[in-house]
Amino acid sequence: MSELAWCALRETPGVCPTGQKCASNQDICITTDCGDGTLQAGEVCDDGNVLDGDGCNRTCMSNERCGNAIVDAVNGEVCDDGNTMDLDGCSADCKSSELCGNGIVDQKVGEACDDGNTTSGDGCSKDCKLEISVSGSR
Ligand SMILES: [Ca+2]
Ligand SMILES: [Ca+2]
Ligand SMILES: [Ca+2]
Ligand SMILES: [Ca+2]
Repeated sequence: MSELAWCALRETPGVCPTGQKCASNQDICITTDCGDGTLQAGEVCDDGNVLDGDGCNRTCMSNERCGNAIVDAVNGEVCDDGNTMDLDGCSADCKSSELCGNGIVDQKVGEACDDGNTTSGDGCSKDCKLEISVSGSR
């Protein structure tokens, strides 16, 4: 019987294997206290499930906000340095590492372009400055 079916029969006590219990808002057996809907020590949040993207991640260790020092990929974060400030290697929205070549134009660090590489001669230089093409002249 699948885990889902086990917990769907929640009115029957002990439907999960020994040492496990049903999540409070998801039909799944859980092996830890994360997902039981109660905030225990060590949990940042517990919304009764072990799903990401709903404001409490699957491990109950993140409220999925930028600035909480946890990279919440489900929200598009590529970094999270524990603050929401620019210019420190992680942008204020946690969506850029503020590096040239990461494909994101980080204007705050002086990038005029970012074509996803650090090669010059392709219209965007290796330090992410626009390259003026002098077409037709040599
Ligand atoms: Ca819990
Ligand atoms: Ca959740
Ligand atoms: Ca975060
Ligand atoms: Ca960049």
